[in-house]
Amino acid sequence: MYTQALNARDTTAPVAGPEEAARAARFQARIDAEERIEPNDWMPEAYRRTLTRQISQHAHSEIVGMLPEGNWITRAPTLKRKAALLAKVQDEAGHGLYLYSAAETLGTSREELFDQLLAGRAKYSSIFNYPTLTWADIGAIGWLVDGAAIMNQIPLCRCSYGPYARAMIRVCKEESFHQRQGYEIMLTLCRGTPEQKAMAQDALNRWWWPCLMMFGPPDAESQHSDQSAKWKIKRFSNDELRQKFVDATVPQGQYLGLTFPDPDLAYDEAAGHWRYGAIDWEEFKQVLAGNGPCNRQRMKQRRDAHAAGAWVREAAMAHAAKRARRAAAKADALQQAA
Ligand code: BYC
Repeated sequence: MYTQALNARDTTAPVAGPEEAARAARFQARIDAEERIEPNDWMPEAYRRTLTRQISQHAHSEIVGMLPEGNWITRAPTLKRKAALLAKVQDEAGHGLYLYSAAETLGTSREELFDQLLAGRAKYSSIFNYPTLTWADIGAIGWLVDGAAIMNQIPLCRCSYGPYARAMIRVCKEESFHQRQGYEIMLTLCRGTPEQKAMAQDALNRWWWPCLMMFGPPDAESQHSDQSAKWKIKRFSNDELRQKFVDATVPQGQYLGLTFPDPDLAYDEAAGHWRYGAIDWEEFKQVLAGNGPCNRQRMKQRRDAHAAGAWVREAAMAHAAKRARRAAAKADALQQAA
């Protein structure tokens, strides 16, 4: 299976000889010295697999992540909101494309990565399997989903793999704008009519817990974290980032005058952190297993969109081939004239 083949703890890998072990030690020393690894550098196969897995899952998340918000483009309440939402969804397409390019530098083609997604062999973020029922969900996605994404992605700007780290710098700038536009939607709703405020509260109630799940399983159950931390792909653990997100977001929700759907949420003065209640990890597992509220719908939409875009890909390839033929003919003519 894809996920098993890409597991960093691949026990089927050949046992390293002394030369290989020395290379691996030099590689780790470069990482420890905070050097960036670039595509043509030597790297352990497990490092390549782990990054291909994470970057491609990240790319798929951006692309599938366009669907829940795309659902509201035609129903945005004003022209200004429609223009902002269109731009945000386009940004996400752009993020997906940088990330597929970064993944390709590790040696797997974009077509193969698409195939993995469309065949259901690759994961994308659990959060995009939840529905966007009202306009307030667009505010909640910007505020909470993009807020969680930034928390996770800012440390990735310092990831040891150069192309991923560089892609993240631009992505984070855009995500920060997305987060603010989402919060501004929430603020407008919370300052509006009682019905609008109730809509914002309902969106927070539905998105809060799935957003906490975005950071991945608890540290004790995170199979890749230790190795990814050693390779400086991950700079913080799943639980550390989840806590940072809760600490940053609770005061923002309080400012909106909203209530978090967690009776156990309480400020721990001594630790300086907001303590939160138990996360329903069974729900997370079910979503990852394909049984979330929208998994089937999302995959069908992706497959249909891919099939509908076949003629565009063919036309682009034909155009590129024509340009290459013309360039070759021109070069021949110049050579003969010389
Ligand atoms: N959903 O060992 P772990 C966005 C999987 S999109 C699904 O902790 P790792 C946006 C994990 O893949 C932003 N699967 O893994 C777009 C692994 O399974 P495999 C998306 C999850 O990699 C549009 C298994 O569980 N962000 O911003 O060390 C609109 C064990 O986990 C999830 C990224 O992709 C999940 N939530 O850590 C708005 C960030 N969590 O692969 C916004 C980049 C875990 O062994 N990715 N799994 O089959 C990462 O930082 C890390 O991959 C994770 C997981 C923290 C997500």
